[in-house]
Amino acid sequence: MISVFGHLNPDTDAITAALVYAHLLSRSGTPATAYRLGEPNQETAFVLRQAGMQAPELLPTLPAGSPVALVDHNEAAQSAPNLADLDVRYVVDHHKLGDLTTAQPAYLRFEPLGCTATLLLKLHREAGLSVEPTDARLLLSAVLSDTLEFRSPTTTDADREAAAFLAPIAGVDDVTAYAMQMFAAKSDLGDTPAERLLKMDYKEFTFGAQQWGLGVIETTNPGYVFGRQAELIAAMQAEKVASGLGGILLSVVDILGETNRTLIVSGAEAEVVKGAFGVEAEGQVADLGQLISRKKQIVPALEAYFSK
Ligand SMILES: [Mn+2]
Repeated sequence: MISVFGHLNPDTDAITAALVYAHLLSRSGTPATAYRLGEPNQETAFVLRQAGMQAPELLPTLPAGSPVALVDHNEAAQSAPNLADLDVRYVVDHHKLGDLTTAQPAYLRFEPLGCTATLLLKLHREAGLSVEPTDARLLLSAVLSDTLEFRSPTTTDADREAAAFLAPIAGVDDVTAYAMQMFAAKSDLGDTPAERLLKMDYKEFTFGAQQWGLGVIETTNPGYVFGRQAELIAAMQAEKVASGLGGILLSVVDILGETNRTLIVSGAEAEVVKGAFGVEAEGQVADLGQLISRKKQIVPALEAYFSK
């Protein structure tokens, strides 16, 4: 049995890709089970309810040598803690290649698309399998989530085509209205503790000799998030110390305005942000304008800065 899972601090694509890829592998004759590496966010919970699906179980500690499939990630820092001891058989991803190694020849499928779901649709087509309605709902939701309904610069024509193809199978008549419901669910943060807000969509990256933590809060209500700025800064400072990070950033992305204002906890981050983006922080906020994609805009700029 292959265990299929997406990244830590899972988003909608990480959860739905695990469910759909496990189903696809099983339908293709390779028994597989989906797992998650953390709590689904509010948007993902909404999507699962709409699809009539349960969230996958939390990944247990797998014995060394267990066969696994990684979806929507490939870097060890974003994966199961004992990834180095596991037998990676499949990777289906749309991120940059990181520190991945495999024990034996593996099926590796990387494409620069807006979403893992778009790649999973391709795999269905290549296998000559139709997409079942529940899977179509999950995949459509992931495309809308990862591309911010096609607003993100990561969006490709293949993502648009995938959504148009999947919507009728999923029974979604009004894609824009459905996307707005998803974003409203994601923005309904209530009294979520600041530590959870920071970690909801949070990844660690290695830049040169430093480990950085990069969080994103995508919301239709940035005013709510900035109303909690002091708590969030405190949570970021605590995480920076606890995990021995060289730096930590939390980007607040206004989904509808397509802007990014990033919280800055110290002079170290302010200096890097100035060097990497040419942006001077004002107080504890750096206005990164329309740089709303961590994958395509923020991480590459930091990579370039630290490799100089
Ligand atoms: Mn993704």
